[in-house]
Formats: sequence, C-alpha cells, structure tokens
Amino acid sequence: MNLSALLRAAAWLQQDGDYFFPVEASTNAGEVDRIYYFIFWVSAVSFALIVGATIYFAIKYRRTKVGMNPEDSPHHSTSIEIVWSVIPTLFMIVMFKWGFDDYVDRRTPPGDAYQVNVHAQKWSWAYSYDEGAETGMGWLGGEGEGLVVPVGVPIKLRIDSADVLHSFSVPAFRIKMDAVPGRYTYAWFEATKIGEYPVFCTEYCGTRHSRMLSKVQVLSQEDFDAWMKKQGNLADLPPVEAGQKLFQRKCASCHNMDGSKLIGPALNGLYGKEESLVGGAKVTVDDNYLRESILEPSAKIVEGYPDAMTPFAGQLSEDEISWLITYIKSVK
Ligand code: HEC
Ligand SMILES: [Cu+2]
Repeated sequence: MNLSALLRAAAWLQQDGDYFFPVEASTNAGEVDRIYYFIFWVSAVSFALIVGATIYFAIKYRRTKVGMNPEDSPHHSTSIEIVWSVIPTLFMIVMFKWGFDDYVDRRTPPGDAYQVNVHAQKWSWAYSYDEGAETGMGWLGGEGEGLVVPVGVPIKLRIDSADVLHSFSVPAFRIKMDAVPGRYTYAWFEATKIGEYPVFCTEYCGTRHSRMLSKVQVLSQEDFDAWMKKQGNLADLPPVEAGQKLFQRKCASCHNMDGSKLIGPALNGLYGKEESLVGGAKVTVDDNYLRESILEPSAKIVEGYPDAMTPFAGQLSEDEISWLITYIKSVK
C-alpha cells in the first residue's frame, strides 16, 4: 500500500518529464531546469577536461625506465594561471547571478497573488481558503480534494505547522518550503497546465512521514469558480458529519475507527469505556475526557501508547471540538 503509492507517485511524476525532471507545470519550472542543466553541463565538461588531462599527462610523463630522472620543466606560467582562474570564475558568476535572480523571484509573490493557507500536521496536509472552503489531503486514502487552484493565476501559499518541521514540496512546480511550528512561511507558483500533481512532505517528520502525500488539482478558472461555489461550510453540515470530515482531515493519520491500532488507539466504541492510563490509573471516557485528550493529550496517556499526539489546544474552535466529540461518540 505504502510502496505502491510511492511507485504510483514516481510514475505519475515522470510522465511527460525527462530523465532528471518531472513535467514542467508552473511558470517557474522551465527556469529552474535551465539553471540546473547549465550547472550540470558546466560540471560535466569540466570533469571530462580535468580527468582527461590527468590521464593524458599520467601516461605521457610516466616513468618508463629504472633510474630515469625528472626533466626540467617550467614551474610557473602566469598566462595559464590567469586562464584557469578567470574562465571558471566567469562561469561561477553566471551560476550565482542566474540562481540568485530566480531565488529572489521565488521569494517575492506578485502583489495580486491569490492566497491559500496550507496546514501541516503529523501526518497530513490540509488547505483553507479565505472564502471559507477547506480541503484535506486528497490522496492516499485521505478524504478531500487536496490543494485546488485555478490555472494561470499566481498562487501564494501561507504555510504553517501544528507540531514539527514539515516541508511542502510540489516537484512539478519546482517549489518547496518548510512548514515551521509557530510561524508562517510562504511559497508561490503559477500553474501552467491543468491536471493533478503530487505533493510530498520533504522534511523527515516521524513514523508516517512517507505517507504524508497529497495532491494539487489545477482547474480552469471556470471550473475553479464552480468548485468554490459548491464548497459548503462545515457549520452547514449535521454535527456528526462535520465531525467526521474534521476527523478525516486532522486525526485519521493516527486513529482508525475500526478497532485497529494505528499510531494511537482506535476511537470507535470508546465512549463510556473504562480506559487504563499509564501509571495504573483508570478513567471512564466521557465528554470531558475526550475534550482533554484532544486539547492536551499529554495530560492522560493511554496505557501501551506513546505520548505522541499533536496537542490541539488553540487550533480547534469550540464548535469543532464539539463536532469531533459528537462524531467519536456516534461510532460504535
Ligand atoms: C500524531 C498522531 C495523532 C494525531 C494526529 C491525533 N492523535 Fe489522538 N492519540 C494519539 C496517540 C499516540 C494517543 C495515545 C496516547 C495518549 O493518550 O496521548 C492518542 C490518544 C487519543 C485519545 C484517547 C484515546 C483513548 O483510548 O482513551 C483521543 C480521544 C484522541 N487521541 C483523539 C484524537 C482526535 C479527535 C484527533 C484529531 C483532532 C487526534 N486524536 C489526532 C496520536 C494522535
Ligand atoms: Cu511531514
């Protein structure tokens, strides 16, 4: 499952790509690839010249007879030294200037860019829009549609993390940016091709890091507008359904609802149960226990499990906490 998903991602990335790179699907991709190939070919040619000359001289001047003495040879040539210092320096300057210009461009979203917020958490991605829409992972079993964006519009991503360092990477767009707890980071792109592209977490973030896969859906402007119109608010749903959606987005990477253990215990049939805690205490699961377990998971650790849950204090509204509790209570 894990492996097949990764293989699928690799195959998906490589279609329409070349030997080194996946498809170029953003305005930035072509430039990144050109800089890469420039540096690559300069390095390859330098390598061939240097190693070629080394081999040539090693053979030409090898010692062939016992007792051979070294011949006198010039030990300094200003003109050669200038040539081999100046020419590489010029290439370095081109690499630096070209790379730096593109870096500055990457760090500076156009003023009219459309903002989408990206939320990283062990081990899922979620996206929210100022219009109120929210989407989840969108791939690999995660519910939701991933990051949905219109084609041909600069998109500015505001990225945050609820727990540890993650990194938001879309190879087809040639963008990557760390998600850092306690602050916002930014990235931007303008998609040039309608389609779906994989999203990876590229900062090792724990057990299920390799499954922190999501996708970007690039739609035409009309399709995007139609999609946005259809996005209801969670508050418009019955609480159980709202809770289920939230659970899929924020909790399903660690909790199953079918009795099986994941990173944390399964949460079905939990309500009313007597739970054993680390340290030997017992507690009967009621609304307050659920609430505390969500907001401050370290307060009571379930026996047999690590203290590894993301604390959700400050991240969920009262409504959201209550929908989650309603949902957990509803699943037997
Ligand atoms: C990073 C993994 C992770 C995520 C994400 C996570 N949990 Fe947990 N959860 C755990 C672990 C591990 C435990 C057991 C240790 C403990 O009690 O803190 C746990 C325990 C719990 C418990 C107590 C279970 C019991 O058997 O008494 C509840 C309730 C709970 N989580 C709810 C949630 C909800 C709701 C969410 C989403 C808002 C969530 N968790 C997200 C890892 C996670
Ligand atoms: Cu991660």
